[in-house]
Amino acid sequence: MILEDISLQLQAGKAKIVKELVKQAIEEGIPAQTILNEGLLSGMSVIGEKFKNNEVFVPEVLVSARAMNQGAALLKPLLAEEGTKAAGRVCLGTIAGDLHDIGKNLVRMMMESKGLEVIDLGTDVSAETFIETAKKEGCQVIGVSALLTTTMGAMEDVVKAAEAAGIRDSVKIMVGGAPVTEAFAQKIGADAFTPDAASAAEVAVGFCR
Ligand code: B1M
Repeated sequence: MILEDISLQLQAGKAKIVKELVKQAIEEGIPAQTILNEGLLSGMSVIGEKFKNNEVFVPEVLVSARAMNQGAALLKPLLAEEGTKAAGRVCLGTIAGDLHDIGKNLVRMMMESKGLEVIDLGTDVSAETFIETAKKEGCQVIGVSALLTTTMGAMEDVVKAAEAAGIRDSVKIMVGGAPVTEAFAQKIGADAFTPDAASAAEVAVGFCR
């Protein structure tokens, strides 16, 4: 019931209420992962469908996105407790031209919950910035997110830029985001595609061993 309320209030963009409900769900002992999946993400996927069907528009999606991010922030320390620890450094961002960051933020949260250090480059990140950061900060992994079919192609630039910079053998490139597939990842020469944030974190931990 409370998970459904979280989903509904997220759809209504009520960030403050979402935060209160998430706190309450935590107090009731519901696992953080369940609150995330069955409350917050379930609400976001309803908004996604409505956005697709032109039933809601950018402003509504933005307030739901804010509610999503604020609710997820409360879960972060708990996901960290549930996770196992690892060491490694990842630079993460959403590809050039793309402003979607909810999925990328979740990936960061799950990676950090596994003990990885994440350098979050934000959104609209160029291939050059990924490579320069990975070199400067000694990252073992570059994580690239894309939500648009029009921007996912630019993920290949990251792979090519890593080759050109001579770091391709020392860094693993992971890709993900709703339109990205395993076949696409192979085609562009990425090292891994993962469909969700939890598996992205697990694979990144493996790459950092
Ligand atoms: Co946009 N948008 N949007 N949008 N938006 C989509 C993606 C879209 C599918 C909606 C639709 O029409 N059906 C569509 C893309 C269509 C396409 O390309 N085929 C779309 C469009 C068209 C647009 C605009 C062009 C709309 C416009 O202006 N006309 C515009 C583009 C702006 C730009 O980026 N340049 C736009 C804008 C926006 C908002 C700003 C309003 C907002 C973003 C707010 C924000 O992110 N701060 C927004 C949103 C929220 C969405 C939807 C509704 C939700 C996306 C989301 O956050 N999902 C989305 C519809 C949908 O997806 N159903 C849509 C929840 C999130 C947790 O999932 O990001 O997939 P996701 O992340 C998942 C996995 O993919 C994975 O982990 C997460 C789950 O665990 N994952 C990774 C993600 N990154 C990963 C990286 C990894 C591994 C896994 O390794 C590194």
